[in-house]
Amino acid sequence: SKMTPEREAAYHAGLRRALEAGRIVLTDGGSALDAATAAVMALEDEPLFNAGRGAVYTSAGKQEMDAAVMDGRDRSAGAVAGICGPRNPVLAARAVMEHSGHVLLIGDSAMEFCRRQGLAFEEASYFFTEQRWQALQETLAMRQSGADDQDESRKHGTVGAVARDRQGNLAAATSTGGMTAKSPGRVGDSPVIGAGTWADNETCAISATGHGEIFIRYAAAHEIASRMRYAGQTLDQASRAVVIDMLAPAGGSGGIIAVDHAGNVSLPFNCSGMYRGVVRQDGKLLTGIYDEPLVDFQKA
Ligand code: SD4
Repeated sequence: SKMTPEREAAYHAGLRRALEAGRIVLTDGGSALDAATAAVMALEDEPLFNAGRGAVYTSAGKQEMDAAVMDGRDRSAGAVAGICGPRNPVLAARAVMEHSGHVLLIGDSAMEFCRRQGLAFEEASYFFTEQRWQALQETLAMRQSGADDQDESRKHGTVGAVARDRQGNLAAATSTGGMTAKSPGRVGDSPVIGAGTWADNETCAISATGHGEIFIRYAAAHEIASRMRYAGQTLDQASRAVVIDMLAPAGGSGGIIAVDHAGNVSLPFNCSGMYRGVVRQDGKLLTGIYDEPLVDFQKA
């Protein structure tokens, strides 16, 4: 089911702001890692998306956010799971990568680490969105009545960015509130390196959205990189093979965004829509929601 034109426009504008944030970093000669981080921060700051400010609720009515970053230069990676407080979970992941000596920190201890790192925190009210709260009530009611939740908008909305910089370095960043009415303590694919997030300069950078359990079981992001590395598939062949032929039949509704060392882009999804966009070196910026060619929404 399609959204109202106003809502569609809001998504295009949100995507545009994120792409712009990443583009500015890259045209200033910044790294792919900084660009991917900046783009995800912009999306976390939007209440529209299921990450940071607009994160969905667990079955217990709390928010538990997951995020990850990976740097394709040396496969360094950082991630957090089950946090609520830091304004930008992607910066928490970045701090784990750069300052903890570890790859993944969780829960209260992760937040303690973020405090020591001096990251910005927000009150619970900052993260409250009426729409997510309603979605939780609807999902819980449906569960009670034994109905199957078919509404993908209640399940998706994870944000991610992949980037390739002038040096040809790749990076990926992903941030999410997870899935509406998830069990407390449940961790999805986003902060699991190789599942929802991956970057290595020799193959590709990947960020995933969708049914996290399936993406973890199929090591989705790493599977795409492996197909390029060992099976000689192109980025697009590998991405489609995984998203369309492997994940969809397994119940892994969702999609991925990907860029390779040559700057090729692939954005396949197996659900009704996926907010996505691309910005190139020449500044050309395209966005899309449904299974249609990307458009320059400002000109449209
Ligand atoms: C997860 N992949 O936690 C995430 C959910 C998601 O939009 O993509 N939501 O499983």
